[in-house]
Amino acid sequence: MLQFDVVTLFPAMFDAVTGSGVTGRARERRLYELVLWNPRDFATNSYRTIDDRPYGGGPGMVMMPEPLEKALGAARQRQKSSGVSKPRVLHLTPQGRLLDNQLVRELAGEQGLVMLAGRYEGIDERLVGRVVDDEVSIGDYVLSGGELAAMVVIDCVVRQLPGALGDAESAVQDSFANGLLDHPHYTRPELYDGAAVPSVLLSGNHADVARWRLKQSLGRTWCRRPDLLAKRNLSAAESSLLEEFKREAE
Ligand code: 6GU
Repeated sequence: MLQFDVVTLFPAMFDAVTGSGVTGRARERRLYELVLWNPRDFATNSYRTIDDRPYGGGPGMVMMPEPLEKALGAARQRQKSSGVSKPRVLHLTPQGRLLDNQLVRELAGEQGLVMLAGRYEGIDERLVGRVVDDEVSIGDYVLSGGELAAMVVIDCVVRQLPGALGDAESAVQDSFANGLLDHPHYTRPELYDGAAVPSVLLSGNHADVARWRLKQSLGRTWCRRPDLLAKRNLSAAESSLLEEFKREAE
């Protein structure tokens, strides 16, 4: 069972992950375990202070290293007690390595992840060198804290675990699993406010449907995310489908 520990000032936020949907069901099925640690419980003074003003001046506060290191130490200890020989320690920060499907799969292969979700302007840098294996960002924008980013990591890692998704779902069919964006989807009614479902989807010809979906995936990726296409070699069949999409788009 994959072990997650998160160090956070707001443990209640994580009810959103453990309580509902794919991640809620996966937890009930014991595919992973999540334990939360509040650095305030590891503060050393009587006011339970966990932050202080930045050296050098400037706005905001910085999280002090000691309560965080103690909380992380407790989390690592728990992981070891659960049989994780080398938990991977992640610090969620906009300065980190961008999370993509490759990193998600890599993390899904770990036995245990310990995540540090910072608040305020950030954490004391000395802690990073001492205990952090990787810094991870979920995108080029700033969140009010690392919690939502940690939940993003948990969600996309858990859906990679065998048994997390039903047969009907399956991570193999996800956008990005093949380096392309997903194709469009349709359900009943066949005619919605004058708009018809593409007829190939009603044809019952599975090969034609698969070909149409791949063409749509290639076309959408070409239109919306040319950076993804540039990273991926297209087969001869894929290239000709994309050319067909471009001709039809004109
Ligand atoms: Cl990991 N943390 C915060 N605070 N903001 C972010 C982020 C992480 N990733 C993108 N923005």
